[in-house]
Formats: sequence, structure tokens, C-alpha cells
Amino acid sequence: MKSKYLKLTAAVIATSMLVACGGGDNGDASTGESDNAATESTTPEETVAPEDLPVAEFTIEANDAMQYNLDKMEVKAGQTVRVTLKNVGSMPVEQMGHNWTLLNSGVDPNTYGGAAIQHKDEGFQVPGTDDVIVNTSMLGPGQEETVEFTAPSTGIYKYICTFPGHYSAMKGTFLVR
Ligand SMILES: [Cu+2]
Repeated sequence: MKSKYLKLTAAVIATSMLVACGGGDNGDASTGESDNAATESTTPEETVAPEDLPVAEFTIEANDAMQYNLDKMEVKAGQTVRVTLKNVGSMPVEQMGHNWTLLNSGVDPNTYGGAAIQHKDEGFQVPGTDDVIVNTSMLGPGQEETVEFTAPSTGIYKYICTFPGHYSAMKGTFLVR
């Protein structure tokens, strides 16, 4: 969490510097923002502070065939993100419930999904860990729920449905640039 604030600070500083010394055009924006993902130290090329970015909105559907209709989301670090999960199936929640669970960096989806099976009373979430960044509740047919959060620091995250047996099929990548 500390690193997040550091990165935010770095972005703000970089923005200020661009404003201060860019005499006319926008400096070297031509280097692009997509080919530079490997450098991990001082990178912020974007001139927009995270809090000034528009909200990144995603709607993801879950169905009776144990599928999400979206296997990738991409946002920027510090950006406000709004994810709506819709259960478009018709099977009862006890048989075919779905949630959207964003796992923290480095958390293995199979490990977490396997552990969550034992926690029915907690909506199939393992209590007392920081393995999860954000999750919806377990939704039944026709239900939907929206969660809003701040995108974590740059990296590759995974999301899954933690209903027993679903995590191996219902999963996706949450990419933070
Ligand atoms: Cu599911």
C-alpha cells in the first residue's frame, strides 16, 4: 500500500515537471505508453493524474454455463474502477451462484478458490486475509451488483468466481498499467 502512494506521488511530480519545463508541446509523448511496461522504477509518462482519469467501467455477465463474458479488464493505477456483475442465468444461487472476486497480486486463483470452498457462510470468501482486493456478493439469477474501488498499483491481477468448482472456468486478468 505504501508503494501505491509513492507511485501516485511520483506521477504528480512528473506531471508538474512536464508542466514546468515543457515549453510548448507535450514533450516526448510520442514514446507511447504501451511499449514500456517492463520498467518498474520511474515511469509515469502520462500527464493525467490518476484522480483526473475518467472512471473505468466494466459490465461482466455470468451465466448458467459457468462462464464470464469477459476475460480481461485493463485500467490505470490509481484510477477509479466500477465493475458491475450480472448473473444472467436462471439456476438457483445454491447451484449456480456467481461472484466477481479480484485477487491481490501474487495470489494464486486455484489456491484461493480451493480454500474458499470451505467458507459457504462467508459467501465463499476466506475471512481474515488480504488475498482479495474487492468482491461482489454471491449473486443468484437475475441479480446484479456494482463495486467501486481504486485500481491498485501497476501489475497483473486475477479475478475469479469463488462458487465451488467455478474458479477454474470463471476467471480473467485484471491488468493495471
Ligand atoms: Cu460462478
